[in-house]
Amino acid sequence: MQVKYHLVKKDEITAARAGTLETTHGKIDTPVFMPVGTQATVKTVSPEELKDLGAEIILGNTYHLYLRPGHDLIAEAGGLHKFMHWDRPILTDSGGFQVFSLNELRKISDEGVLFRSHIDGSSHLFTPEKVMEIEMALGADIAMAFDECAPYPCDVKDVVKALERTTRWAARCKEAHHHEDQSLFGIIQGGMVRELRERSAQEITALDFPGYGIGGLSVGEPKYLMYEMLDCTVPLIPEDKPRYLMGVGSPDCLVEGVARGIDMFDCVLPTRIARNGTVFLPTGKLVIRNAEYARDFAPLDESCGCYTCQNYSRAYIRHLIRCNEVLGIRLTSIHNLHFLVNLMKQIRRAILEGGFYEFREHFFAHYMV
Ligand code: PRF
Ligand code: ZN
Repeated sequence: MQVKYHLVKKDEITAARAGTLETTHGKIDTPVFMPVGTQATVKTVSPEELKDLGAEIILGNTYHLYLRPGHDLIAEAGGLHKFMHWDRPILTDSGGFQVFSLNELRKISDEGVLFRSHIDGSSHLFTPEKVMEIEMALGADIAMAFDECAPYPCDVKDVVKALERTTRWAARCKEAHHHEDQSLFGIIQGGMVRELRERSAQEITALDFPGYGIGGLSVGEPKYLMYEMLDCTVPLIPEDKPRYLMGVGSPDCLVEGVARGIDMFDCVLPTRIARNGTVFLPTGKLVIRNAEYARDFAPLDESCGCYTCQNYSRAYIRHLIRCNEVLGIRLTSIHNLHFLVNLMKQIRRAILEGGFYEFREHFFAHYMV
C-alpha cells in the first residue's frame, strides 16, 4: 500500500497537530521521532529493545547500504525489513545529504553526483534513477527523493542552483519510482532564504507527493533561522500530507518543530551522544562521565520508565562508560532513544488533550538548552 496520513487533531494555538500514518508495516502515531539505523542497525540496540522503548519507525541510509553490503544483496535477503529483523515501518533517506557530507571529492552535474566511496575509494554515480532503483530494492515503506542540500553558509546563487536541481531531480525520481508497497516523499530545499524556501515548497508540492521532507536545515545555522524557515515553509505544504523535518532531533527542536506543524523527525544525536556518555534529562543534557556521579546510586532519571533507569545506577553506567564497556553505551543509547520517543508520545497526548501550549511552556521552564 501507499502511506495514508490522517489528521486527528489540530492544536488551537500553535500549528501542532496529531495524526496517524498508515503503512504496509503498520500504523504510526504522529508526531513521531525515528531512530537512525544507518547501517541496517540502530547502533548497539536490538529490534526487540527498540520495540520495548516504543520506537514505531526507523530510518535507513541508501548511501551506506548501497556501498555495503549492497542493495542487491539486501533484495536477495528479502528486503531491508527481513534482512535486519525489523517488522515495523522503515524510511530510507536518499543519500542526497550523505553524498555531500561524506565526500570531499564529489562531482555534481545535472545528471547526478559522481563520488568516491568513503570505504575503499571506488567511484560511483548516483542519479535520481539509480537512487530510486536502490531504494526500491531496499523496500522501505517510505523512500525519499534524491535532493541537493546546499551547505551553510552558502552564496544565494548556489542555493538557487541546488533548489532548481532538487526540483528537476524530484520530477525524475517520481518518474522512475514504481513500487506498490513504497511511498516516495519529495524534499523541499531553499537554504536560509524565505523566498527560496517558498519557491521550493511550491515547486515540490506541485509534483504531488504523498509526503514531504524539509531538508537543508540544521546544517550549522542558528536555531532562530531554522524556525523562521519552518514558519514560511510548513504553511505551503498541503494539510493532508505528512511533513518530515530531516536530521533534527534535539529535544528543544522537537518541541519547536511540532509547534510549527512538523509530524516526523530523525537524528543520530541520541545515539551519538550516548556513545560519549551524554544523556537527555527533563532538565537538559547530563555528562555521566563526570566525577560528581561516581557515588550517585540513583538512576539517570527517577521519572524515566526505560529499561536503563528501571535497573541501573548513574554510578554503574559511569563506570561502564569510563571502561569503554559496550553495555555502557547500550544503556545510554536505550535511555536517550526512550527519552525522545517518549517526549513525542507526551507531546501527542498534550495535543489531543488541548494542552500543547502549556506542555511547551512547562518543557522550556525545566529544559536548559
Ligand atoms: N536531505 C536529505 N537528507 C537529509 C537532509 C537533507 O537536506 C538533512 C539536512 N538536515 C538531513 N538529512 N536527503
Ligand atoms: Zn531512562
